[in-house]
Amino acid sequence: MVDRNERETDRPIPADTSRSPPEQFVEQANVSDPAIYDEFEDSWPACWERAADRLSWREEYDTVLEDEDAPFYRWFTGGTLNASENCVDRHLESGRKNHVAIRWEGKHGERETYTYRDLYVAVNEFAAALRELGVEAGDVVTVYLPMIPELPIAMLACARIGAPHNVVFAGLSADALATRMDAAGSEILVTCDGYYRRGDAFNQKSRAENAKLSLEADVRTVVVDRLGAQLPHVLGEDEWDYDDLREEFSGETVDPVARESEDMLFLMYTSGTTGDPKGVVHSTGGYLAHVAWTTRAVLDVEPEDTYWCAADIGWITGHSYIVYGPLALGTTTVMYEGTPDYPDRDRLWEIVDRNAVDVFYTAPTAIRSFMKWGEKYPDRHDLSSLRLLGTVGEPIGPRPWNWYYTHVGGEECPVVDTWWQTETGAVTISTLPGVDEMKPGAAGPALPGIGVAVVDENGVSVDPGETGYLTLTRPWPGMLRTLYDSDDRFVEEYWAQFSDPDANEWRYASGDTATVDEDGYVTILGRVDDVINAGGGRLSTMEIESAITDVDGVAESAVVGRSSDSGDTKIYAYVSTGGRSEANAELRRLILESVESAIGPIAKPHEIVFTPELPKTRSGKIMRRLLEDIANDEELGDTSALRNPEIVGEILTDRDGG
Ligand code: 6R9
Repeated sequence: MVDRNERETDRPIPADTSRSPPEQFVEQANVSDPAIYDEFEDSWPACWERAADRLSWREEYDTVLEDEDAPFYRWFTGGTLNASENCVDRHLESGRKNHVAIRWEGKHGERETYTYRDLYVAVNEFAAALRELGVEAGDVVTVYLPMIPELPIAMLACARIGAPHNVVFAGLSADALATRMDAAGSEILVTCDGYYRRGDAFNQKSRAENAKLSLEADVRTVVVDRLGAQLPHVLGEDEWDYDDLREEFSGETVDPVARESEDMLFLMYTSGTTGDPKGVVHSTGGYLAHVAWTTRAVLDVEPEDTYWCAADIGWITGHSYIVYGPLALGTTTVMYEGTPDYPDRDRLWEIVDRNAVDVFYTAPTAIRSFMKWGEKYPDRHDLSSLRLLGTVGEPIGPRPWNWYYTHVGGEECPVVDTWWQTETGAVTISTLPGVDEMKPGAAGPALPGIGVAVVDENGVSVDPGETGYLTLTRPWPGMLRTLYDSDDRFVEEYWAQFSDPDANEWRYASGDTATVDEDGYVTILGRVDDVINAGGGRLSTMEIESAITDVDGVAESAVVGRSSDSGDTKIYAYVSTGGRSEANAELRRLILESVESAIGPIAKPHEIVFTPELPKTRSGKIMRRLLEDIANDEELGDTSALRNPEIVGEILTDRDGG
């Protein structure tokens, strides 16, 4: 019997809907031998040498994995390398200097092309400039730039001199920037005058200035001139123009600093269960090996390809699969500044067509919009250059999956549904496109070398089809090494729940729930913590709530995600005003304003429900599950634990337009 309330993704995928990889794809695939799974298994962890050996090492590593100090694992120790050298210099040496590294598509149709030689020049000059500004190996450089070529250039320049970068998504607010710079102890910032946002020239520099006001450190700032006369700006004290610096250091080269494999390549702040964002620390050797290997094995990218990951570099997907993965392989990576619907809803397909893109990687939320807009948009263009499609970031249901497969891929491209996280650094669960059957809706099995288990709260594997917690049972090269400045929190957040330290058994808790089928295919259901995946990023409900409660007149708030009809997650805020329940237009406006200024426009609630009180347990905990059910129009579970059950009726009336 099928339970009416079962979610679409809960259902096992009937076997007859699975698809085999297209034959012509398999023939040319980078990986097409199923033996790879056993080979990795039989030689674990040495199997990961295959990934590391795709990199250029200054000094060869002597140990693949050191696990003495688990869960502080160390990969490829003894080895030294430089990420910028791996992503740029070595392609010059191998005769690919005139090969296009970055093809940039601006919002208004502007185009720029950087060959590997151009990239080399830009990265060197900017690295020289950063040095001159006093940046030394180990100093954290914050980069607050939109999708312009100077963003990857700045990242690679940092990597060149051994300064970890801390990229903050350009759409985040001044407060968010300040928090992240402060937490990282970062005293140097690379930003720009402004950028186009919904047609307007948005002033990024003034936002950066606001952030700096709340920082104690004197922050040296480099400003990229993106908008020119559109948005004139003046440089203040301790501020330098990017182009002037490039000119000043024109033609200079900087030797890439040899970094230990375990040295930090970058920091990326991401939302967690509790208020403060977590500074996820990524290493140089393991991270780069893992992203390069998966770009090749999962996304099937080849050096001759034009490859496009339509994400933002401000999030992990862009770090790993717009910048480091494709550039490590020496391929052409497309970077797009605009949105999918400007000037029209066929913009992405126009870019695929004109650039003859071979591999395209995007998120389910985008695919659901394409589906809603209809196939006439992809149909306007020749998409036959495409060989493989990828998706990442959220569960993709069978319907959007099939739409993508049919209308974008012409039923000739495998679709890889790749599961991973800021913390995993690179893909950990996916089909291998030249090897495995695809099951629309299920991400796939653990990649070779990766260990996955879906477990109950005691850490015991659940039966196929049963819901449990998604855990990783073995370390992997791209894994986060710690949380910046908080080793304890690292252990607490990711390892404490399912590990047995006394037995030295460590298991990584992903924070996702999932099911696994008889073939080992994992279907992701959602997150267990208070994190909402919305607008392409990861938002903490706590952060949004604290911005809401900052508003005068708000007593308390609880924020939950609502899966909308289109499958996107909408942000749903319950706000208690301490007595009155009437919706208050002014309060609503202030709340939206406060969230926008604390976090950014992507965190603004789509719905605000005012209520005299929030439903609470007798111990005073807000019943989030209940609020989530209400937001999602689901049948309400047991409310007997509530101290104030009558409030549920009030909220329901309110929600239903009472
Ligand atoms: C890469 C990235 C991580 C969270 C993760 C999960 C969700 C990512 C997914 C997926 C279902 C997939 N997620 N890929 N859910 N299917 N293929 O998105 O990193 O921003 O840290 O988000 O995204 O919930 O835990 P990040």
